[in-house]
Amino acid sequence: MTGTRKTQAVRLSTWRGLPELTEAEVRDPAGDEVLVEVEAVGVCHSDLHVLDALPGALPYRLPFTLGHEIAGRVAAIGAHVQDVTIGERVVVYGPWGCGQCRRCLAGQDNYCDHRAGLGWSGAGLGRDGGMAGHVLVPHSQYLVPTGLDATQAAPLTDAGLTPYHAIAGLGDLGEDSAVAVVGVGGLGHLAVQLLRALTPSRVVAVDTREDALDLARACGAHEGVLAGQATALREGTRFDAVLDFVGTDTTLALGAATLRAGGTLAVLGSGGGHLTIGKPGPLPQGARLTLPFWGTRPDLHAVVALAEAGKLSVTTDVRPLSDAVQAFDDLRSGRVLGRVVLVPQ
Ligand code: FEH
Ligand code: ZN
Ligand code: ZN
Repeated sequence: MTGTRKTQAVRLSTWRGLPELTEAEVRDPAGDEVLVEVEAVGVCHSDLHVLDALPGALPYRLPFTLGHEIAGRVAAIGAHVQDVTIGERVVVYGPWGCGQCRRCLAGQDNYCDHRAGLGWSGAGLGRDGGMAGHVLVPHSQYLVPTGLDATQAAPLTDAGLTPYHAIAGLGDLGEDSAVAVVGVGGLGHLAVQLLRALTPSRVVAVDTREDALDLARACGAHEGVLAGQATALREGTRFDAVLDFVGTDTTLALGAATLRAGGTLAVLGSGGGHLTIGKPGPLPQGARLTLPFWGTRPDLHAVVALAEAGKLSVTTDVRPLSDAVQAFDDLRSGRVLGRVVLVPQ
């Protein structure tokens, strides 16, 4: 018989309501489960999409604890767990799946074949997540040990993993290639670093804010272009890939208009934009369109290894967990540079 323990948690209880820092019960682990004491949890635009969702828009059941970008220490393990050690620091792979389908068995839980029937997308997305003192992780396979500082490690599980997975899907980019990073936020600034670490490409960052472009240059971007001046891009460079971390009508149109023939437009931002595909249409001949979602478990191991090798450095804005509602507001208002990381007190 497993017991429970109380934990502080930022929970959503009403659709379109404000999340609240409250006390929640978290069950002790059984079987393959692992209880993680949270040390750091990132704040993501996708959290805002959850907070803004109308009743019925998401298949999630309320209430649940938010937070899908988690690092902490193993606090307790279920009887079947043998591959993690109490007290070791881990990051949590967030897109939990059914655990039985061919995608999940292959470590591609982000593309679980049974996702539509699960009623949740993963930690903090319909299941209790890591904006809490503790989080119950369904299986130790979702944990990656790390020696990194927790506030550096947590963002790797989404802000690092998602662009890594998108870049891995681009295939080989030639020495003369160029890639645009549209939107230099939590994911975008790590995308710049990943592109510089993994490809020979010229990296051009596009954003509406000068401070974000300064961050992109500091992360290794060869050029930073203010979105308002992006028309210059239309006459200039043609990109072998455009990573759109915004996903609005404007950025999708810009990506399509600046893509090289045979190039890839990867849409990662959920900005609600649309692009009409046709022949003729806005995309060049041979264009590929991808909609990457998060990443695989092997991808997360690779991202952690890159960070531990000094190839990734997260620009963080570290705040107490109790600051969560303000952090959501700051993210929504564009007042965040890099990634907000919350720390339970
Ligand atoms: C999570 C849930 C739904 C859409 C997108 C996301 C991303 O934040 C995960 O990378
Ligand atoms: Zn996210
Ligand atoms: Zn599955």
